[in-house]
Parts: sequence; structure tokens; C-alpha cells
Amino acid sequence: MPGGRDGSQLNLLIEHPRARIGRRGFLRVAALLGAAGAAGCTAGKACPPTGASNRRPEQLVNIFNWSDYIDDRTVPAFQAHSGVRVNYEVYSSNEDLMAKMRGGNTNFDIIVPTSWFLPTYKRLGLLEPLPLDLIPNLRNIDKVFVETDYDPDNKYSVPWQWGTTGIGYNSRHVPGGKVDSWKALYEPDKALFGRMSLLREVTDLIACTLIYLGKQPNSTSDADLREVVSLIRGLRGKISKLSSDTYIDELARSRTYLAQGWSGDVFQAADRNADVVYTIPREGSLQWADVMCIPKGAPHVRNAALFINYVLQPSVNARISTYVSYGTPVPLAKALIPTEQLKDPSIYPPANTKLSIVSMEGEKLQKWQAAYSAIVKG
Ligand code: N2P
Repeated sequence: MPGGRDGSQLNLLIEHPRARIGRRGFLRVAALLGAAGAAGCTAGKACPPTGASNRRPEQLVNIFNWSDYIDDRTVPAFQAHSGVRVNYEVYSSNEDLMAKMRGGNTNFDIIVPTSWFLPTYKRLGLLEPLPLDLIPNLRNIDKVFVETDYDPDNKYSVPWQWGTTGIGYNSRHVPGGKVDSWKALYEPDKALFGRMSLLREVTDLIACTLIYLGKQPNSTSDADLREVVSLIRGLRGKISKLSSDTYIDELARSRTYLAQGWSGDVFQAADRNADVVYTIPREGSLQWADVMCIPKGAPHVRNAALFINYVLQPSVNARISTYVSYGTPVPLAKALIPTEQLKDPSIYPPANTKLSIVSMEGEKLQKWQAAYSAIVKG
């Protein structure tokens, strides 16, 4: 294949997760964290209600969330409001998160997997039941996040934000100035060679390829998965990398012209580069929600519940959602979100958009992970 890379070269293109919180100088938060400190309770103000207790006495909560998924005011505001200091770390794929949680010995109080992994987390005993008495704002969430298959009645999970998977492209550099099909990625024009990226996330990578091939998005058929592997391996040399975090910056800086990506991430790139556009391909794609959970053995269960309850306030959720351009799970927040976002069908897609959900458990988890390994191996 002209310009092709060999397997080991492609392997090197698979990024390692980076400790990056987000855009717009959010690293400033680190400085603010110290300043906000543990005010509140210790300063003689009213202490938060009691209920589930912390296993450790510190006024601290350790949060492990996706990169580029929070605004720059929520953490300092929560600290000032609660007197609980926040330690905020990030990851950029479900595989990274699950590997860390299966490895044990973490001190996270809140993690935010995509909902379709919940059955596996529960089966592996990795989650603590939520202290629902400390989360009265749960009444604020949309019913679709209560009556779910993955966790009916929110015993273990509460939605953070939701979104779709699609394509981010640079309208100045793609042939014809417009993209509306997965074909642009899977049968790319020469002008895009070396200027494309795919998500470093097993579910999105496999399911969107199945959709493009006209298969069931949840297929576990060996023949289908072989086709997926061979199609993506055939793109070696044409895609520049698999990325689930730095692709935002690469789109924004016109380093890449076409990227499989998540809706809000692409909008964050578009905020910085007016040529960047997000599209849900006409063949269909995926819709997902990421959910806050408390890991088994978390040291600060009560503080975790305080934070979860805090972000379910309409004003707080509206602020996060507006900043990251993902969908809010809190209907009352919508009154506070700019109309142009609410009316944008790429952020809040109409019901007739072809969007599937996937589940990641049992045989499928294993087969898709094996397909992913076959894609990236040398
Ligand atoms: C935020 C990533 C959204 C998570 N950068 C995809 N489930």
C-alpha cells in the first residue's frame, strides 16, 4: 500500500492517556484549588447533612472523569460551597478507566464510565451502591436516565452528560467542503491521507465501522468483526493516529482535517476554529451517556454524594453543559442554556436521527476487545 506504515509504526501512533483537564486554561483551577481549600465546615459554617460516612476523615473528594468534560468554575464553586477539596484527574477512554479500576488500589471517589459498561462494573463488584438519601437532586434528572436497562432507579449511577459520536471535519480542507457520510473516513480521498484520526475507544471504533459496513451495530459475528479489523487495518498510513483527547486540539489547529469524534469535543474545537464542523453521518451513529459512580471501597463516599448532588442543580448542570457543548440530563437546566445550543440538532438530535446504543458485556466485551487488539497489533 503506498505510503503505508507497518504494524509496529501504527502501534506507536496509539496515544497514551494524558493528564489534561480541559480547554480554556482550566489548569488555572489547580491554583484556585489551594486557595479555596477546606473552608465551609471548618470555618464554622453549617456542615453538610450527615448520612453515609466517609471512610477517611479528610474533607476531600477524588474525582476521575474524562478529559475536556467540565467548565472552569464548577470545581472551585463546589469547594467554596461545601468545604470539600477536589482532587480532579482525567482519562480518555473506557478501556483506560476499566483497566485502572480492575487493577485495584485506586482512591477514587467518583468515576464516570459510559453507561453501557455498567453491567460489567456491577458484575465485577467494582461499584458502591449510591447513598441516595444524600442525593435529593436526583429528582431533577430526565426520566430516560432513571428507567434504564443498565441501572434501573439509579442504584449505582447518575448521568453526567450525554452526546453522540460522529465526524469532525475542516470544511476548508475536505473535498467539496462538506461531509455527510462515514465513507469520507473509510474510503478517504487522497487529499486527506495522513490528516485523519479515529477514536481510541473500542466501542466507538468497532460499532461505527459496523454501521458503515451495513451490519448490526452490536454484532458479535466473527465474520463481521473480521471485516471491521481488515477495513481499519487497511487504513494504516492514511490515518495519522487513534486519539480520544488530543484530536480536539489537532482539529482546532488544522493539523487534522477529518476525525471520528464525540459531539461536544468537536464543538470545543469549532469554538477555536470556525472551519471545524460536526456531523452525524447519514448511515447512522451512536448515542451515549456517561454516568457518575462511586467505586467499591471509595474513601470519601459522603463527599462524593455531595458533589454528585451539587452537579445535579439546574444552574450547575447548565453551566457545565453550555461550556462543554454536551447534552444535559437535567431538563430544568435547559432554561439556562443558550437557545442556539438547544436548537442545534447536532447537540440535541431530533428523535428521527439514526442513533444506536451499544452494550458492552460478556462475550461482546471480549470479542470487541480482541478485534481492537487485532487492529492495533503489529
Ligand atoms: C469528553 C469525552 C466524552 C466522553 N472529552 C465520551 N463518552
